[in-house]
Amino acid sequence: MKTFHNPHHALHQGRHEMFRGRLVACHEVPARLDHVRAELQRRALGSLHEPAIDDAALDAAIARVHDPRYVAFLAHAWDEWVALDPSNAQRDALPSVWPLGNPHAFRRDRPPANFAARLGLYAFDAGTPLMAGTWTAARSGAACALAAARAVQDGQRAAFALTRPPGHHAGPDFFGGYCFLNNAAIAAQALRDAGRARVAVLDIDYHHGNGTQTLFYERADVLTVSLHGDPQTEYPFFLGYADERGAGPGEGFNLNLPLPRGTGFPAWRAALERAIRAVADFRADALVVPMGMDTFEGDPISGFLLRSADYTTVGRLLAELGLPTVFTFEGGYAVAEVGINTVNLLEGFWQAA
Ligand code: 6XA
Ligand code: ZN
Repeated sequence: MKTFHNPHHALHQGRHEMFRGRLVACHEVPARLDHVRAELQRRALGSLHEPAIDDAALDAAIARVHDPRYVAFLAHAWDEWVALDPSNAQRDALPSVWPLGNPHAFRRDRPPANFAARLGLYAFDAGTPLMAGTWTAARSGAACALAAARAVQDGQRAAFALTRPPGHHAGPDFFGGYCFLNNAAIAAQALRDAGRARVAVLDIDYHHGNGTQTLFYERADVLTVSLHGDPQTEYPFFLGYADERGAGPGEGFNLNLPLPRGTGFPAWRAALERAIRAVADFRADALVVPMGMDTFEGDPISGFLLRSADYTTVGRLLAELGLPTVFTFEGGYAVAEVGINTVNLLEGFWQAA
């Protein structure tokens, strides 16, 4: 199995995120990725690569998923933040004002010149700081996803995009939940473009993959399945219910399996098996797994109770689908254990593949 790791990930290193009325230290830290990489090397699982993707191919793959105005916004966001006030160079950019959806309340068709206001057009939370290196890191992360999709397309049974920032909350023109570019969606779309007729995305992060759902909601060629904390109580709150089944031609091609906070492995596994049956019934030609490790019992911001050994079983169950599989690294904030848990899953997969 090939792992593509992001050599620029540490350029994205937020200071603070807004949480329930106060600024707290960011949970999504560079050490997460370093632990996974060290554990992959310690157990000698597969090979580590930097993504070798030329700029034009990467831009094209990103443009298949994200709106050009949003991409331009991200590419220039830091410069505009600093232009607003030179002392902003010492601070991360975080939004604090948003135009809500009611069409008679706020105009979304007149982007303000003020950049602090314009941030609110694209962000859906104040927990996703943007800084000088964010765009480079996010772009290089997308390159990992594209390289992993290509490796699978070239005949590898599985490949792992080991990157941060994560991606599954990012939509066509929005960021949030620590995500800017949707790495899993970029991989899924690249597999479609390479000729795989039906691609399934099975999101096992604790949080609903709202960005991925939005991106493919009206499509029948990409099945999106997510098991996650019930949005009634869990982030991202405003999407992820079981009655969201897809729309138009995509009707029936989105499956949400929300589970209550406190869910342990037996019930979580039953939901995973249901998700896996949906992927098999769809007759997918390839699988993308947004792989969040925040289902772990020791995760500081989540509420499921999976244990380290359970991840080996998860990997085995996923492998039994028999599909070419791209994994993308998403959440998981129990930093000391994230390497062991991630590699347990990949090893479980590999042993059963
Ligand atoms: C916001 C919580 C963001 C969750 C990010 C995540 N305070 N998504 O892990 O999968
Ligand atoms: Zn998560």
